[in-house]
This record gives sequence, C-alpha cells and structure tokens, in this order.
Amino acid sequence: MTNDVFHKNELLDRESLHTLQGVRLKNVVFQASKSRFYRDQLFRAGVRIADINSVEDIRKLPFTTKDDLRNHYPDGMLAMPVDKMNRMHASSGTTGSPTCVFYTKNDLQTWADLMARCMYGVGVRPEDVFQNMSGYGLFTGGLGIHYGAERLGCCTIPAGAGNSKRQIKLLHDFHVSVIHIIPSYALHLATVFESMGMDPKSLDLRIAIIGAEPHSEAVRRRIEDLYAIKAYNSYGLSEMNGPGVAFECPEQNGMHIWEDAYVAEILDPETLEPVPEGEIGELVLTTLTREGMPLIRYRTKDLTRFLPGDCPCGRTHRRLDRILGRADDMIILKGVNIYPMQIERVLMSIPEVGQNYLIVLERDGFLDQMRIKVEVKEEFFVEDMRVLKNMQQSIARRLRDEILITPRVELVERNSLPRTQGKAKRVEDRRQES
Ligand code: ADP
Ligand code: K
Ligand code: ZN
Repeated sequence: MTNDVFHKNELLDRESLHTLQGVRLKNVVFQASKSRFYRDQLFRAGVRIADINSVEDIRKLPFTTKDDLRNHYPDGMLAMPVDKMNRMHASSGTTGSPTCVFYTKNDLQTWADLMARCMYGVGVRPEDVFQNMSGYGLFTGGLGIHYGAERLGCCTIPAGAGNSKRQIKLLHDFHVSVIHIIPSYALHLATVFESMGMDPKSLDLRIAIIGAEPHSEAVRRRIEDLYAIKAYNSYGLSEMNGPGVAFECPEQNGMHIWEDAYVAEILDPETLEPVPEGEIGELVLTTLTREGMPLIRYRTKDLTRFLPGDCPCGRTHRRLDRILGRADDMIILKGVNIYPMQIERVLMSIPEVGQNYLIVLERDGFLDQMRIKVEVKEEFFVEDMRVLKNMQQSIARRLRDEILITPRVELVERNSLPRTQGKAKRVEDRRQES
C-alpha cells in the first residue's frame, strides 16, 4: 500500500494513536475556545486548556447538541472569522430545521483526504470511473464524496440524485465501476433496470458505497446480489464534516471510525456515562483536526456500539456496528420498543418482498396499531387471493417473532409506495391525526 492516499495513521498502534488523540484534543479545545459558544461553555464548565492532557480528559468537557448549533446560528460556533471560511454545508434537516457547518481550506483538504482514505481502503483506484448519485448542494454526500473521489484520482461523474433513466445511461455509457448511492435508492434503481428490460449485473460496476441512512445487512446483501458488486457501508454526518467519519473495510464487519480525526464515545443517553464495553448507546463525537468549526462531544443521537476485538484487515481504529437508528426513530407501541431496522431486517430477508416498504402507525379507537405496507416482487404478485393471503400471514408471523407484536400487513404492487428523493422515510406516524 504505497499510494499516498493510504495513510500511515491507519496502522498506528493503539498507544501512539492514543497519544496523538491527546495532543490533538488539547489543540482542538484551544481552537474551540476562540468561538463565542465554546468560550462560554468552557468557562461555565470550569475547564481550562491546561486541564486537557490526554484523551481521557475528554470526560471533563461539556457536550454539544444539535440545539446548540441551532441556537448559535449562523456563526456563533465559528472559531475563526467568517472570511477565513472556504465553504458552508447544511444538514438535510431530517429531524427539524437545518444546521450549518463551515470549513476552512485546510478543513476541506483533511475531509477530502479522509474520504479518499475510505474509498482507497475498499479497493477504489484512480483508474476507476466513479458516479456520485447523491444530491449535491447543501447535502454533504454530494461535494464531500466528490472531492474525496477526485483526491483519489478517479474520473468523477457528479450525477446527483434522481432521474433514474439518465443514471442508468451514464452507468452504461461510461463504464462506471464505482458508485455512491443511498441504499433505498439502490433498491429502487434495480426495479427501474428491470422495467427497462436491463440487468444491472451486466454493467462494469464493481463497488458501491452505500450510506447516509440506516439500512440492514439484508439490504446490503440484496444490493450486492442485484448488481453483482461489493457494497460498503459509509457513515458520516454534516456536523462531523459529512461522509468519511466511519467506513467499512474489505472485511465488511463494522465501520472503522477514524480515530486520528475523531474521538468516539458511546454513552448511555440518559446518564451520559459510558455504556459497558460492547453495549449499544449514543455515539458522541469530537472533531480532532477541524480549525474552522471544531465541535466537542457532539451528541449524534445515533445508536450503535463498538465491535469488540481487532479487525483482521490490520487497521487499528475501532469499529462501529451498523447504526441501529436515531434515538428518536424508536417506535413505542403497546409498551414495546421497536426500531424500524428490526422490521427491515425481517422484510428484506423474505424473497417475495420487493424493494420498498412503509411502516404506518395509526390509532384505531383507543388502540395504537402498526400497519406495514410491503411491496411484492412482480413475479410473486399473483391474482390468486389465497396465495396472497398466505404470504401476508407468513410475513406478519415472521414480524411478530422479531418485534413481539403482530402488525397488519398490507401487500402492494411494485413501485406503488411513495418515494422521497434522498433519505427514505420509513415511518409515517398518523396517531395524532384522529
Ligand atoms: P440530517 O441529520 O438532517 O439527516 P446529515 O445529512 O448530516 O443530516 O445526516 C447524518 C445522519 O444520517 C447521521 O447522523 C445518521 O443518522 C444518518 N446516517 C448517515 N450515514 C449512515 C449510515 N451509514 N448508516 C446509518 N445512518 C446513517
Ligand atoms: K483517473
Ligand atoms: Zn478492518
């Protein structure tokens, strides 16, 4: 691995990594203290720069929330004058009004390096033709991945989101070998291929980077089978630059979180204390290299855990398990806690189930109900009511085994459920409507 995109830090022994984190943490706290927000926060918490001498000292530092970013909109979080900034992005606003993130020239460079590192690590090379199918504009999945791919040296096609027929034409005509695509869209795009009488397996595609939204292992396998490619999970959030925060390696077993650029903690969302080793909690992240807008102990609300043990690939950076969802995605129904990902895992492992589904929560009298609308693959969508009824009951049973309540299952035709551009909306809560 001699390419300059492969970074020596990827193999740094734990002790050196630890030391590096300590040094960078002190720097970043110093840098952050130049912002109005952190000057006040650190003062209130009674923390001085001199108190931060190793990465363990992170526990002395106060937390940062999405509301803090909103309350200090537009530039209260900046550690440098706005004229030193080189770019601005905003989060997609999936869970409320958007928040802005600013980058200096250096920040953009380190971000592109991290992103290139991720892609190189799964076998993307300068000879590859890369098509980015995520939305450009304020969303970091566009330009963030784009500059990573260019940094690596790929011929990069900024296709953007949507317009499936054109996506397919570009994939085909330019012999695209690597794509970045949102998993729910990858499933949908396969149905478009099908309706055009084309087989996505016949493309020159080898690798897909999939991320930006929670998805199950079953969805990854479907994408790999539909396209005959390898698909790698990519995690990021605009507050931490965007994509390139944690990424799978060829082992496809957990995402290495780049600990030379971020400190990751997994905490109990109630007590804000670390969860026992290997247990699920809220991921809390601190930037270690950002100068324009450093963030300390940012509460992502994303639920995951550290995977135990070393990765056979040799990278020393710890691995995060697949993101289960955001803390606020949890469905509470009849006293049972359910994550949409549990439902997806069951649905996507049933061969008759097509590429889209929707969870609807509704109120029936005084009772909360869950209705799951499930698209059925064309070849299984038959006229025979008895066959459909059996399929419906068998899906409901399998769901009950996983989530402990029996949902109403409604079978619908291929491509009949609503689709959003960008991140899929899996749950529709109508309980307050009646
Ligand atoms: P928004 O918070 O408005 O969606 P972002 O575009 O910054 O804005 O999205 C970041 C969020 O997307 C993460 O906090 C996480 O919830 C989700 N996400 C990103 N990548 C993944 C992934 N690989 N798996 C699961 N969820 C992901
Ligand atoms: K090239
Ligand atoms: Zn690995």
